[in-house]
Amino acid sequence: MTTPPRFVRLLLAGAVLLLASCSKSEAPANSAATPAKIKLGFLVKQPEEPWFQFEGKGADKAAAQYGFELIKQGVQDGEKVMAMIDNLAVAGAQGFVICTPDVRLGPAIMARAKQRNLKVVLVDDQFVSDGKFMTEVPYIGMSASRIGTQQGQTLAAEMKKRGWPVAETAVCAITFEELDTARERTDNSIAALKAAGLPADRIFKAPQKTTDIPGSFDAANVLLTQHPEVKHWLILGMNDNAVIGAVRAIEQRGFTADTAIGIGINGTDCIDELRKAKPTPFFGSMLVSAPREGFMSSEILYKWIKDGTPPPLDTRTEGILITRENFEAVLKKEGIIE
Ligand code: FCA
Repeated sequence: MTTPPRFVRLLLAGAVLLLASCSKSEAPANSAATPAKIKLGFLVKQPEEPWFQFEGKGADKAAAQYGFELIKQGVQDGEKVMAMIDNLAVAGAQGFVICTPDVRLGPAIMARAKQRNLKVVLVDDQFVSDGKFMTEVPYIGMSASRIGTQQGQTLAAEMKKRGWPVAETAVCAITFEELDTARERTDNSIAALKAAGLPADRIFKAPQKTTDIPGSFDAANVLLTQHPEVKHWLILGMNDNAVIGAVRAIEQRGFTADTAIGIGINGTDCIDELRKAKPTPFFGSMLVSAPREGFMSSEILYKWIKDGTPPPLDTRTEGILITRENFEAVLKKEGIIE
């Protein structure tokens, strides 16, 4: 084999050096690259409900503060939840916060999340397995029993303030008992009304088929048709929409703020209602801070992933009464309105 001319040898040597330096320069560039951002999912059952939108805003705030990426998505049924868990894994997420469309999906969601190596934090609705809460999954939600009690006590106090005779008054309790947090709220509200002197036979449950305004409107209509004799109604339900639907139904039968009152829960879904120029029977709501729940749930998940900090397993938040008198000031203070 003949030796290649000198200039070819030089050219070859140069090429080898160039290649070496290229691959060398790639290695440090790679290791010096900033580590990929932590990615978290934020999945909610009813993205159209203001409650969940405010919760999402709180989660956005945590993402901005800690510098993680948040993937927000509505998951209205089990199929969507499962598909989203797979999508999150493919997108490189390490975990997700969820308010599930059905609490009984808990075991299936946990199995899929484990398969995909994703951590899970629950917000609002706690998973249930074989009729028992899955207390091993970190959960942040409202103190349903205390908030329900406050709702019932306030309704009873307002009834007394107005001098409505018990014999002419009845309770319309819009219920959704298949959801534990909802049942806990309405059960405790009813218990508080009984403790305040409302007889059991004046308290009527109206089960809603869907947890939206049309669902509670229909439920209330059935009850109102059965009880035309009632002169004053006290309305309770698991959230603002449950009460707003019943208020619309009752207004159609001629009731006004002078003859009926309702108190919701959430405080986020009744802003337009409380802003109406003329008071409606919707008297007020037990406000719980949705932004704070969104912030806290994504914060504990982030810290769990980033630093391995074990998240608290059960965190409950309290409620405060908002009415037409104080809602603007309170909602401003909570960062819900500007
Ligand atoms: C449930 C209800 C929501 C809100 C939340 C805290 O998920 O559906 O409206 O009250 O609990």
